[in-house]
Amino acid sequence: MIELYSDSSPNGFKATIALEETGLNYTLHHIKIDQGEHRKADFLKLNPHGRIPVITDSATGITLFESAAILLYIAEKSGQLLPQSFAERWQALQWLQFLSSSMGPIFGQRVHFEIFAETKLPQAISRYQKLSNDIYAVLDQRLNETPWFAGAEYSVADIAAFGWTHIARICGFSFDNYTHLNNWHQKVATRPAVQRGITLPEPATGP
Ligand SMILES: N[C@@H](CCC(=O)N[C@@H](CS)C(=O)NCC(=O)O)C(=O)O
Repeated sequence: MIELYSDSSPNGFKATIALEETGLNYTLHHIKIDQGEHRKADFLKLNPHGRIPVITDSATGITLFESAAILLYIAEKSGQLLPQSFAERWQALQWLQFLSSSMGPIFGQRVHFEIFAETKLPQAISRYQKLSNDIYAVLDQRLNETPWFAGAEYSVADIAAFGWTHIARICGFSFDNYTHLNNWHQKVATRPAVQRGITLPEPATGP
Protein backbone atom coordinates (compact mmCIF):
# COMPACT_ATOMS: atom_id res chain seq x y z
CA MET A 1 0.00 0.00 0.00
CA ILE A 2 1.24 3.48 -0.87
CA GLU A 3 1.10 6.19 1.82
CA LEU A 4 1.16 9.73 0.43
CA TYR A 5 2.19 12.64 2.67
CA SER A 6 1.03 15.85 1.04
CA ASP A 7 -0.67 19.22 1.29
CA SER A 8 -2.91 21.28 -1.01
CA SER A 9 -0.11 22.67 -3.20
CA PRO A 10 1.36 22.45 -6.72
CA ASN A 11 3.88 19.69 -6.03
CA GLY A 12 1.38 17.80 -3.92
CA PHE A 13 -1.23 17.90 -6.71
CA LYS A 14 1.20 16.17 -9.07
CA ALA A 15 1.18 13.12 -6.75
CA THR A 16 -2.58 13.10 -6.07
CA ILE A 17 -3.42 13.55 -9.77
CA ALA A 18 -1.07 10.71 -10.80
CA LEU A 19 -2.44 8.37 -8.12
CA GLU A 20 -6.02 9.23 -9.10
CA GLU A 21 -5.21 8.74 -12.81
CA THR A 22 -3.68 5.30 -12.31
CA GLY A 23 -6.12 3.95 -9.72
CA LEU A 24 -3.31 2.69 -7.47
CA ASN A 25 -4.46 2.19 -3.86
CA TYR A 26 -3.13 4.82 -1.51
CA THR A 27 -3.75 6.45 1.83
CA LEU A 28 -3.41 10.22 2.06
CA HIS A 29 -1.84 11.84 5.12
CA HIS A 30 -2.37 15.60 5.33
CA ILE A 31 0.89 17.34 6.26
CA LYS A 32 -0.20 20.87 7.15
CA ILE A 33 2.59 23.19 6.00
CA ASP A 34 0.91 26.23 7.58
CA GLN A 35 1.16 24.46 10.94
CA GLY A 36 4.81 23.50 10.42
CA GLU A 37 4.10 19.75 10.28
CA HIS A 38 6.67 19.37 7.46
CA ARG A 39 9.41 20.47 9.90
CA LYS A 40 8.59 17.90 12.60
CA ALA A 41 11.12 15.14 13.36
CA ASP A 42 8.89 12.29 12.14
CA PHE A 43 8.37 13.95 8.76
CA LEU A 44 12.06 14.88 8.40
CA LYS A 45 12.83 11.15 8.66
CA LEU A 46 10.85 10.75 5.40
CA ASN A 47 12.29 13.83 3.68
CA PRO A 48 15.29 15.52 5.33
CA HIS A 49 14.58 18.60 3.16
CA GLY A 50 11.19 19.06 4.86
CA ARG A 51 9.07 19.32 1.72
CA ILE A 52 5.96 17.56 0.46
CA PRO A 53 5.11 15.32 -1.36
CA VAL A 54 6.57 12.09 0.00
CA ILE A 55 5.42 8.53 -0.61
CA THR A 56 6.21 5.27 1.15
CA ASP A 57 5.28 1.91 -0.35
CA SER A 58 5.02 -1.04 2.05
CA ALA A 59 5.00 -3.44 -0.93
CA THR A 60 8.54 -2.47 -1.92
CA GLY A 61 9.90 -0.81 1.24
CA ILE A 62 10.63 2.32 -0.78
CA THR A 63 10.35 5.90 0.52
CA LEU A 64 10.57 8.73 -2.03
CA PHE A 65 10.61 12.52 -1.97
CA GLU A 66 10.73 14.91 -4.97
CA SER A 67 7.56 15.07 -7.06
CA ALA A 68 9.26 14.03 -10.32
CA ALA A 69 10.67 10.86 -8.73
CA ILE A 70 7.23 10.15 -7.27
CA LEU A 71 5.57 10.61 -10.68
CA LEU A 72 8.04 8.18 -12.26
CA TYR A 73 7.51 5.65 -9.45
CA ILE A 74 3.74 5.80 -9.90
CA ALA A 75 4.17 5.45 -13.67
CA GLU A 76 6.46 2.42 -13.37
CA LYS A 77 4.36 0.72 -10.71
CA SER A 78 1.10 1.19 -12.63
CA GLY A 79 2.45 0.74 -16.16
CA GLN A 80 0.65 3.99 -17.08
CA LEU A 81 1.51 7.67 -17.73
CA LEU A 82 4.70 6.97 -19.72
CA PRO A 83 4.46 6.34 -23.49
CA GLN A 84 5.37 2.89 -24.82
CA SER A 85 7.23 4.47 -27.76
CA PHE A 86 10.95 4.86 -26.97
CA ALA A 87 11.13 8.31 -28.57
CA GLU A 88 8.02 9.62 -26.81
CA ARG A 89 9.11 8.19 -23.48
CA TRP A 90 12.29 10.23 -23.72
CA GLN A 91 10.26 13.30 -24.64
CA ALA A 92 8.17 12.72 -21.50
CA LEU A 93 11.34 12.44 -19.40
CA GLN A 94 12.90 15.52 -20.98
CA TRP A 95 9.81 17.65 -20.34
CA LEU A 96 9.40 16.27 -16.83
CA GLN A 97 12.98 17.31 -16.13
CA PHE A 98 12.44 20.77 -17.62
CA LEU A 99 9.25 21.29 -15.66
CA SER A 100 10.89 20.16 -12.40
CA SER A 101 14.14 22.05 -12.71
CA SER A 102 12.96 25.21 -14.52
CA MET A 103 9.22 25.77 -14.21
CA GLY A 104 8.88 24.64 -10.57
CA PRO A 105 11.62 26.78 -9.02
CA ILE A 106 10.75 29.87 -11.11
CA PHE A 107 7.04 29.71 -10.32
CA GLY A 108 7.79 28.92 -6.69
CA GLN A 109 9.83 32.12 -6.43
CA ARG A 110 7.19 34.10 -8.32
CA VAL A 111 4.53 32.96 -5.85
CA HIS A 112 6.81 33.96 -2.99
CA PHE A 113 7.72 37.45 -4.25
CA GLU A 114 4.32 38.35 -5.70
CA ILE A 115 1.93 36.76 -3.22
CA PHE A 116 3.54 35.87 0.12
CA ALA A 117 6.48 38.27 0.64
CA GLU A 118 5.63 40.95 3.21
CA THR A 119 7.83 43.48 1.41
CA LYS A 120 7.05 43.63 -2.28
CA LEU A 121 10.32 43.99 -4.24
CA PRO A 122 9.57 45.33 -7.76
CA GLN A 123 12.86 44.03 -9.20
CA ALA A 124 12.26 40.50 -7.95
CA ILE A 125 8.63 40.58 -9.09
CA SER A 126 9.49 41.73 -12.61
CA ARG A 127 12.39 39.25 -12.86
CA TYR A 128 10.17 36.27 -12.05
CA GLN A 129 7.36 37.58 -14.26
CA LYS A 130 9.80 37.66 -17.16
CA LEU A 131 11.23 34.22 -16.35
CA SER A 132 7.76 32.70 -16.06
CA ASN A 133 6.70 34.25 -19.37
CA ASP A 134 9.77 32.65 -20.96
CA ILE A 135 8.56 29.30 -19.60
CA TYR A 136 5.03 29.92 -20.93
CA ALA A 137 6.50 30.63 -24.38
CA VAL A 138 8.49 27.36 -24.41
CA LEU A 139 5.47 25.33 -23.27
CA ASP A 140 3.21 27.06 -25.78
CA GLN A 141 5.60 26.33 -28.63
CA ARG A 142 5.75 22.63 -27.70
CA LEU A 143 1.94 22.41 -27.50
CA ASN A 144 1.68 24.01 -30.92
CA GLU A 145 3.63 20.98 -32.23
CA THR A 146 2.02 18.12 -30.25
CA PRO A 147 -1.22 17.66 -28.26
CA TRP A 148 0.64 16.55 -25.11
CA PHE A 149 4.17 17.26 -23.90
CA ALA A 150 5.47 13.76 -24.75
CA GLY A 151 3.74 13.77 -28.14
CA ALA A 152 0.56 11.80 -28.89
CA GLU A 153 0.02 10.58 -25.31
CA TYR A 154 -0.87 12.20 -21.99
CA SER A 155 1.96 11.50 -19.54
CA VAL A 156 3.67 12.41 -16.27
CA ALA A 157 4.96 15.56 -18.01
CA ASP A 158 1.41 16.91 -18.44
CA ILE A 159 0.71 16.26 -14.77
CA ALA A 160 3.91 18.05 -13.72
CA ALA A 161 3.01 21.08 -15.84
CA PHE A 162 -0.60 21.16 -14.68
CA GLY A 163 0.41 21.28 -11.02
CA TRP A 164 1.88 24.70 -11.76
CA THR A 165 -0.55 26.05 -14.39
CA HIS A 166 -3.37 25.30 -11.92
CA ILE A 167 -1.62 27.40 -9.27
CA ALA A 168 -0.77 30.09 -11.87
CA ARG A 169 -4.51 30.44 -12.56
CA ILE A 170 -5.30 30.71 -8.85
CA CYS A 171 -2.56 33.35 -8.38
CA GLY A 172 -3.57 35.37 -11.47
CA PHE A 173 -0.33 34.65 -13.35
CA SER A 174 -2.15 34.84 -16.68
CA PHE A 175 -1.25 32.67 -19.66
CA ASP A 176 -4.37 33.59 -21.66
CA ASN A 177 -2.22 34.97 -24.48
CA TYR A 178 -0.48 31.62 -24.93
CA THR A 179 -3.29 29.96 -26.88
CA HIS A 180 -1.90 26.44 -27.12
CA LEU A 181 -0.94 26.35 -23.44
CA ASN A 182 -4.32 27.77 -22.50
CA ASN A 183 -6.21 25.17 -24.57
CA TRP A 184 -4.06 22.35 -23.19
CA HIS A 185 -4.70 23.55 -19.62
CA GLN A 186 -8.46 23.55 -20.17
CA LYS A 187 -8.30 20.05 -21.70
CA VAL A 188 -6.31 18.66 -18.75
CA ALA A 189 -8.63 20.41 -16.27
CA THR A 190 -11.63 18.41 -17.58
CA ARG A 191 -10.08 15.04 -16.70
CA PRO A 192 -11.98 13.50 -13.75
CA ALA A 193 -8.75 12.33 -12.05
CA VAL A 194 -7.32 15.85 -12.29
CA GLN A 195 -10.50 17.32 -10.82
CA ARG A 196 -10.23 14.92 -7.89
CA GLY A 197 -6.47 15.39 -7.51
CA ILE A 198 -6.64 19.16 -7.05
CA THR A 199 -9.08 18.80 -4.16
CA LEU A 200 -6.75 16.51 -2.20
CA PRO A 201 -6.00 16.73 0.67
CA GLU A 202 -8.37 19.70 0.89
CA PRO A 203 -9.85 22.10 -1.63
CA ALA A 204 -7.28 24.59 -2.90
CA THR A 205 -7.84 28.16 -1.89
CA GLY A 206 -8.71 30.84 -4.40
CA PRO A 207 -10.92 30.84 -7.51
N1 LIG B 1 11.46 19.96 -5.76
C1 LIG B 1 10.45 19.56 -4.81
C2 LIG B 1 9.78 20.79 -4.24
C3 LIG B 1 8.85 20.41 -3.09
C4 LIG B 1 8.26 21.65 -2.43
O1 LIG B 1 8.86 22.75 -2.43
N2 LIG B 1 7.08 21.48 -1.84
C5 LIG B 1 6.44 22.59 -1.17
C6 LIG B 1 4.94 22.53 -1.38
S1 LIG B 1 4.51 22.69 -3.08
C7 LIG B 1 6.76 22.54 0.31
O2 LIG B 1 6.82 21.48 0.89
N3 LIG B 1 6.97 23.72 0.91
C8 LIG B 1 7.26 23.83 2.30
C9 LIG B 1 8.40 24.79 2.58
O3 LIG B 1 8.99 25.32 1.63
O4 LIG B 1 8.70 25.00 3.75
C10 LIG B 1 9.42 18.64 -5.50
O5 LIG B 1 9.24 18.75 -6.72
O6 LIG B 1 8.81 17.80 -4.81
